[in-house]
Amino acid sequence: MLMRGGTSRGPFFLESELPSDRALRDRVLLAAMGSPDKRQIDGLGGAHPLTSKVGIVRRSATPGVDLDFLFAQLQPDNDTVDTTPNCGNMLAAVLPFALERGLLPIASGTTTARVLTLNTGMQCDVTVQTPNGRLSYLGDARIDGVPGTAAPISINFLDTAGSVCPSLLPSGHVLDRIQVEHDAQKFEVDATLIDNGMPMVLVKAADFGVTGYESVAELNANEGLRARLEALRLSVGPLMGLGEVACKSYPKMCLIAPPRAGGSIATRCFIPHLCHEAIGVLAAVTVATACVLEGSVADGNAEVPPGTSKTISVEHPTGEFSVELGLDPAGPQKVVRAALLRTARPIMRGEVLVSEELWTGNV
Ligand code: NQM
Repeated sequence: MLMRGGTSRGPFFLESELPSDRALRDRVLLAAMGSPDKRQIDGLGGAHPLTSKVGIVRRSATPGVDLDFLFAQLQPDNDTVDTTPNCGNMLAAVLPFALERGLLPIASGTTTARVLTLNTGMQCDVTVQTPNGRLSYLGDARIDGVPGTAAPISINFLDTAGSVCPSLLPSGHVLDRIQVEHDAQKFEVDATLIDNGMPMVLVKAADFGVTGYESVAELNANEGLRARLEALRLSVGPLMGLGEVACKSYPKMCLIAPPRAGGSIATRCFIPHLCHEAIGVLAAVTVATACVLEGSVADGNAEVPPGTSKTISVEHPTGEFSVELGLDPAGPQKVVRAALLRTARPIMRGEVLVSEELWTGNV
């Protein structure tokens, strides 16, 4: 089934319908998506990283867990099939897909399932609307970056800290002064290196000579800015416990600035080379977390409401993304809960055709 999950889109497969050999599975996925090719003209991919995603789902054998989800990030212009990081947007489509395919029974009213994301071992509870025991996609929930409204899907994350990095703050600091070599020159910049679901590097837009309110097109056209962000990304990979990240889709880079639309913080995220039209789900959770950490690069730029249960509104190029955070009352520097709202829908179901020779390994 081709599904929209939040602001991402891609085909979902039952694990049992894909080859079990990993190398062959990856070749099949590349052929299905039409990668590598910048237009993905020979496959289902949408010529952008956000539409070069695949979901693989099965019933879980883990006690207390209903579904296992493996997310695969493909790219238009290279042949990587990366199952290391998470994707909270594709995650939103997992339960609708599983119910459509009969993996779980549908309850009356709402149906909740515990989903284990195999990429990082993260668990969450997902709730979808199932009035009268039927899955409903219609509703009033609106998420920025998707036209119209749809039925709400709530995601309650149980454990997100240190998803791919060894810990929430992998360098051991809430703020690092990073020395970067770029174009035979050196520059220094303050950054918060953080992973609360997504490895991210947060820097002030002003430190890169931009406002942080530019359009996606303007930022994507700013080759100098993108080259400096990439130089910073490559130099912090090892410090974040990620090693060499040249060919990785993480860490994501995020320019921050004070909010200007009534939210908590303004963001422009690079994933990692193109500017996101909105912001990733776990990227938003990670940015929101940085907003509540004293001394982070967001401290002084973010407007954070008081209390141990709060909504952080992360502004992005096409609107805002609200993340509900629960802080530990015993130590309010610790985020213990993150919840948010998404929407999803199946776009089509059918067969995606790849050549038999490829499937049987005879190429
Ligand atoms: O951060 C984009 C997206 C994502 C990932 C990316 C995501 C997340 O918007 O959880 O959802 O960062 O490549 O789908």
